[in-house]
Amino acid sequence: HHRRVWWKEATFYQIYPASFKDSNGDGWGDIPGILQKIDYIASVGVDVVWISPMFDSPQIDMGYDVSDYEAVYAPYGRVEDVVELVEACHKNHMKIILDLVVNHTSDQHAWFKESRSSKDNPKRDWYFWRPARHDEQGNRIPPTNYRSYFAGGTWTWDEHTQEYYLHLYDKSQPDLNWENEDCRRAIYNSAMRFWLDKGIDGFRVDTVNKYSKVLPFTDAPVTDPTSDIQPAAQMWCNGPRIHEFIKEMNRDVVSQYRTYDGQPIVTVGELSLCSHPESVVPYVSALEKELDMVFQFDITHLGQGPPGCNDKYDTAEWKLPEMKRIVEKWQCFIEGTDAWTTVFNENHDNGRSISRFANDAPEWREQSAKMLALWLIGQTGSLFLYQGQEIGMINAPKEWNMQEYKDVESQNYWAEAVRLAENGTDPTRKERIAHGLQLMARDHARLPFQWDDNVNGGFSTGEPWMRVHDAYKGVNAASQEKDAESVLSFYKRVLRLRKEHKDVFVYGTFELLDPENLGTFVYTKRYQEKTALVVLNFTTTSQSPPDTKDMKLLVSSHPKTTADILQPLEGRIYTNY
Ligand code: TEU
Repeated sequence: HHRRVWWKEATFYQIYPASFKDSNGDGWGDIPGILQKIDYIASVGVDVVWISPMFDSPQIDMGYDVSDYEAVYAPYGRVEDVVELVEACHKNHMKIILDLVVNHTSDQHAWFKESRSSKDNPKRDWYFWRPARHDEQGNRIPPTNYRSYFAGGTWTWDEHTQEYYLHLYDKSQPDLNWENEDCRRAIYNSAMRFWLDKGIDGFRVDTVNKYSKVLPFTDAPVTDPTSDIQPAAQMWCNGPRIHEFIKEMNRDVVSQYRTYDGQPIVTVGELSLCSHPESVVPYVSALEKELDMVFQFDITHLGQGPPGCNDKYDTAEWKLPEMKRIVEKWQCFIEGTDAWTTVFNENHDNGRSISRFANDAPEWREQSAKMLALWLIGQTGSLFLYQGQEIGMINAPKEWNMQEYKDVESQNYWAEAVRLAENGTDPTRKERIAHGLQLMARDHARLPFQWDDNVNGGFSTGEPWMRVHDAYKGVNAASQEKDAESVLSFYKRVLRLRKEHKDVFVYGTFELLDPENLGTFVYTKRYQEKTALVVLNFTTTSQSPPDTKDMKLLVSSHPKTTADILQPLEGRIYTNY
């Protein structure tokens, strides 16, 4: 059995500061805005608030390009506002974690400015600088053929010192060189201790398995002969020194701190290209002293090509059995180990779950939201919700023009699609990528939160940095707070149920039933004598439910349930106790 720890039972709530609540009418959400909504957040039943990057940044990648770890992006507020937020969370019996973005900095960070200034600058080696190669015609070409996550290559030429620097993401996000010990010490002091000393309770650790690159850099195998850049994630994910680095971070920093109420602090890492349980366990086994848990992205990759590959937004069909096998895998991999896992289906990097996994048509939106809520709350692991999920927010309307998409990744993929379509390399690419972005762009999660039916959904009195969803009059927190049947009320209720039945839901063992059924997702959770049965209809037609005799209905997403018919998009949970 798994040892009980506070963060295993916690419900985490991710806040994207730009899009949560604007307090001063400049069109950007801000920290004082979060403070205004602290009662709302607590009322949902949240235990831990996770704030996406609010550090100073030129915002090329929405704050995942940090120019100063020890300062706050001015439109979001000041360091003192964050300190006030930390205190407000604690006063409301919630903990608070920040994003730790230390695979790279912004090119506007003082460290990079120094590094770039000369080849013998003491910080030169804090980033990856490499000389050019030359092709047969003598043209300058980058040190390797790697494709970056945001389209384009991973190497950018710097005129000043006549070398290339490495960036796995945008060219404004140079990768830090973790091989350099001074660099690691600076990261620990500036990005970690500075905020831990201000009382935060942990970190969500961005791109946690990319700090150790495979060195020396060599070309990735050619998998796309039409292109001179190739997917190459294996050259930087789970590299040779990664466990050593994470252990050091834990030993020297994380383990030296406690939460405001004297518990161990929490870390949740973002893991990519790690789909074998045996390779995930070392990151999250308690004995290894690295991370408490990680996000594993098989679910959000359903229907898309691998990230860092030019077909990420080429949609692929997927069927329910595939999803069930993924859930089974990440529910079961911790059994018999001292490791832990996470449960989530949304974050700021993905389309909304209703639009991706259920049905976002107006007549099905609420049912979809509630069914997916039950899908989540029955699962073992720490639960992560993303802002707006609790009111059933959905993707931007398909009619929106590509200009409404602000994300650097969306814009780069779109520009690439236009280019490859127009030069004849891939004539149908524009249509395909437009479709993929309508479903899966990171922008969908970044639309302003819909608070009420006032102008801009109550998000801002000014011009919002990103367009507000047209549906805000019908889908907003204020109206749902007054409605006992709303998605919000349902979430509050089932989050309480998850706590009351935590033996089975949070800590129980998972078993998938009827794996090949294309319409229903049915699983049991067991803890000693207690059993719960979770029954979910993922289709918009009626389905036949499994045998539930000798079990009691604990909750259904529909007001009226009948034993012999599972209604469209209905979810139910039964217990034997
Ligand atoms: O994402 C890193 C990551 O692993 C990518 O796969 C991510 O899913 C992205 O959508 C690429 O397609 C983190 C952040 O969550 C993301 O917002 C940042 O853009 C990225 O790091 C760079 O800091």
